[in-house]
Amino acid sequence: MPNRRTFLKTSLLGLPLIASERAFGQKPAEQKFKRPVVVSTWDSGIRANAAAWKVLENKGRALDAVENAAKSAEDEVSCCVGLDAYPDRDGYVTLDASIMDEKANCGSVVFLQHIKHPISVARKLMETTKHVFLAGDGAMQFAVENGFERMPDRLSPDAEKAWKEWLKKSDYKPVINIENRKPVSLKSPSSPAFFPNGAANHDTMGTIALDAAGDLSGACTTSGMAFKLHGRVGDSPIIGAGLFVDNKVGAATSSGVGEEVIRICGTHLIIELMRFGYPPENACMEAVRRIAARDPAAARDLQVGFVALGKSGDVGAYSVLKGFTYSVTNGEINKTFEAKSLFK
Ligand code: SD4
Repeated sequence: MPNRRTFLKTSLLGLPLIASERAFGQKPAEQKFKRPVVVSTWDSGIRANAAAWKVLENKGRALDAVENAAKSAEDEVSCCVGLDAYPDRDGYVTLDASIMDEKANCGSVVFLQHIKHPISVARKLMETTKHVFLAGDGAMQFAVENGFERMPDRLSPDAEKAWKEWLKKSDYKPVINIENRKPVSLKSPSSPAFFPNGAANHDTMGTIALDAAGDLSGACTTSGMAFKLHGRVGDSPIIGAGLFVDNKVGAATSSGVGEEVIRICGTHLIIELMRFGYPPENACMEAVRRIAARDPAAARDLQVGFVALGKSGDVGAYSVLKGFTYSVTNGEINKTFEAKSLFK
């Protein structure tokens, strides 16, 4: 019979090892990067990372770095984040964003229209009020009161073309864009390309960073799923779903079908697993497995990718389907990696 002391020793100290071995039976890919380091979702994360790096290389704060990364994505015409992104089914571009710092301060805006940099509105909310979430008209009012310009109603030419094409059938099946795959159709990922120009390859930028001082922060910005219901909100602005940071443990973010991420509190789950010793890749894999376990058949036709960064610069990712990529930048590397996936 174990006495209390040996029981505690095995149950607490032994947990990380047992947990990670039992869950995976495979060694995670070891990726460890010197700090400061920044990690963003997707290939286009390289460009977001460049914006973050300008802060990090000068020993700046991770919070400023991740905000810069998100802003650069929101600015980019070819990136389906921000006001140039694809609209909802009624033709409105509605944006979600969240930000979280090393002290667990956080701010989110959801269903925000006409504002170029939702991420900065989220940060303003975090830093100047006691609130965490603002939605819709209230978020826009807050933004304008705080000096953000209300931009005119318009769709980018690409977005307008895609939306008009979609309107021909108006088949309600919100599209999740999957980078590194052929543009997807509304019917099935293997049928002819839906996106007329093929340019849309994702609509979320998640960035997590560890600065020179060893502090973590994260930001996530998105236009959500193309042709979603008016008012639909995904995982990206929900703290613990699309973004979570715990400065003692790590930071995680996600991209893909937000509803699936919300159901499992994806990034919070990952950070909790890491707290108990899971390496980042294994923690991301466990989150993916939980999504797939709910409806294994449906999981073969949906994409969710997670990426996590540990306090010591360890990085890992995992996705439901093949094709989720993440980009890592520090003083030694500037590279995109493909995550392992549950299904090929
Ligand atoms: C959402 N997770 O709104 C976002 C969409 C996304 O690449 O990540 N697209 O559900």
